[in-house]
Amino acid sequence: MLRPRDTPTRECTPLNGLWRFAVDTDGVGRTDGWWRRALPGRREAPVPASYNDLFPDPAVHDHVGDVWYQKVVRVPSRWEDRRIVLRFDSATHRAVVWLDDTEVAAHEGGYTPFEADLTDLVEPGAEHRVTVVVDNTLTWQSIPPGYVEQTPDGPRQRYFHDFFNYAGLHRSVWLYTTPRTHIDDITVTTRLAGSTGTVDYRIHTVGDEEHEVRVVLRDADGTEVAQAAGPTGELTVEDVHPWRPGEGYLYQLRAELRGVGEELADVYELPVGVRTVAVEGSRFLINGEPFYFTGFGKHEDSPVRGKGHDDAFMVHDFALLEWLGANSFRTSHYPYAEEVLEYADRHGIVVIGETAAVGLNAELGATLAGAVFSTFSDDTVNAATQEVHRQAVQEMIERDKNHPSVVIWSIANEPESTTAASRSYFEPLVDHARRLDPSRPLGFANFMSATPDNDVVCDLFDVLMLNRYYGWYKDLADLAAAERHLEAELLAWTRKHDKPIIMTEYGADTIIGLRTIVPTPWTEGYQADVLAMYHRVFDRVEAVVGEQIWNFADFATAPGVLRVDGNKKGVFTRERRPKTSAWQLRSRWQEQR
Ligand code: GCB
Repeated sequence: MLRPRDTPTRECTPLNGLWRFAVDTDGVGRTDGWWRRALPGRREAPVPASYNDLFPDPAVHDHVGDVWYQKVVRVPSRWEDRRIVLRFDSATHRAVVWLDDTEVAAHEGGYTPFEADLTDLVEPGAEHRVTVVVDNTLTWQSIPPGYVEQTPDGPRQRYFHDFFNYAGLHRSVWLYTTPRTHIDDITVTTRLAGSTGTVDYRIHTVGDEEHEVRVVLRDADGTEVAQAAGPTGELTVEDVHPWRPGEGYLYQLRAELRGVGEELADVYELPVGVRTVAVEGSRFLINGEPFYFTGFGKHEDSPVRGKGHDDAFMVHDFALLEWLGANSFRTSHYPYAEEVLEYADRHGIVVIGETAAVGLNAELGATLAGAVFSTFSDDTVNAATQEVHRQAVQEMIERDKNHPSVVIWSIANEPESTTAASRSYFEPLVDHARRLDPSRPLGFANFMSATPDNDVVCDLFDVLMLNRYYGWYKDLADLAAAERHLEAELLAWTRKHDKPIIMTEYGADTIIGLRTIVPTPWTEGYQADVLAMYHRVFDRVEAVVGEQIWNFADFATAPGVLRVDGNKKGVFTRERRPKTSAWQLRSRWQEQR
């Protein structure tokens, strides 16, 4: 799915800023047809942002169900004869959209874009009312799953993942044009052979068939390096400048659609990084060279805006990664805003892209929601959930397939992976992901109690991604035992599978400013000791090809006795102040560069 862009044949206008906003406390908006007139009340909310922390009101913070956004939009009069599209980069977790009185789109899933073609409904030059209802409810059939408990005080949302259920319009909303006959999708994959690079492309067009596709590839200086014609083909680049970690070199692919008289019907420009990714035994190769991941599991999370995308936080976070010498992160636990992946492409940061399938695990349900259930059953995670999950995998791959920064697809975080039911659940999802993208390795982040002895799904995947908390949830304050147990487990994995291991989570909650002489959990010193212990072990186990600490920064969660105003495993606080471990990582990672 192509991101909206200004090109010689296309225009896009962001609809960000303040929208009218109403919380549908009584759940009457859909039956009362709130889209037909101005929303009730006087509230306004910024887009992009989560709505939960905007108002000093627990009823908004903990609302379960629908909220409404509305904006009156003038369609530029010069847009006559154009195809006009309304696009939401995300609506968490599902939405229905109306243009004036007409429903134009509905979408399930909170972290991928969706669109409505408004061409036949809008009058260029006129004003139109855009209304969106966004529902934050998590059910057994949503990704991520959850359930709503009816209590005497109203509904309470329960879920099995460890981050606050922020909701709303977290990313940009766009009104954009394309020509009626237009380029609808582009897929590129790249190869390297010595100093020659190849870009294989596939271009999907919609509309009049009497058009020809032309493709030109330019280097970063704008010099043409290859061209081709036809909807599929290859572009060969001699003396190629590969996309490399730490140096995000990009070519520009310009795809043109030309009519019979050579007139330009449509143009789309796509940044392309020429690189390869492969797994060979227990090595992870980028451009044929062993790659070692350093960095973090992150969250889209900041004060006041919650999960709303923010360019300032994005640039700052990337700058902090660079300051540390980190080369990668995982989009735990959902696909991030496209701006983030584009930035990673340009700056050579390596990304593990993850779906929002987090919490498909009864053991976590018991810990985080005090709920007793079987993970996979007709009444819990079932065939309908699997279909929503399949769709989530597909939408992530369709959106992010052209980003050179993305080198692994993670199709879930810490699901149950020790039962026959889990294997039947994951097998078709893995097949589907491989069909959609045979070029990238697959993984999932494996839960601590799934060990080499009881795991039944890791053989389906290319990379072992382990989340482990020795020294915290196990062996707390006994780092000697933690070190023995961690090393023993890693070696057991290497005996079972000849695959690369990335430690996708490890760490310890840490309150900034808390210091003791005797090693004590929650102190800055203890976090540094835990990380140092892991690093000693990683340096002894050859199959370990990556270390991604949990977490880059402290983040908001649902209340819990183990959570002090959120999860404090950040190397930075939520405001991005460094804890002691930041300097320790900086010296380790800068040296490894
Ligand atoms: C995990 C989860 C992550 C949690 C983390 C923790 O295993 O994947 O979402 O936040 O543990 O801190 O408990």
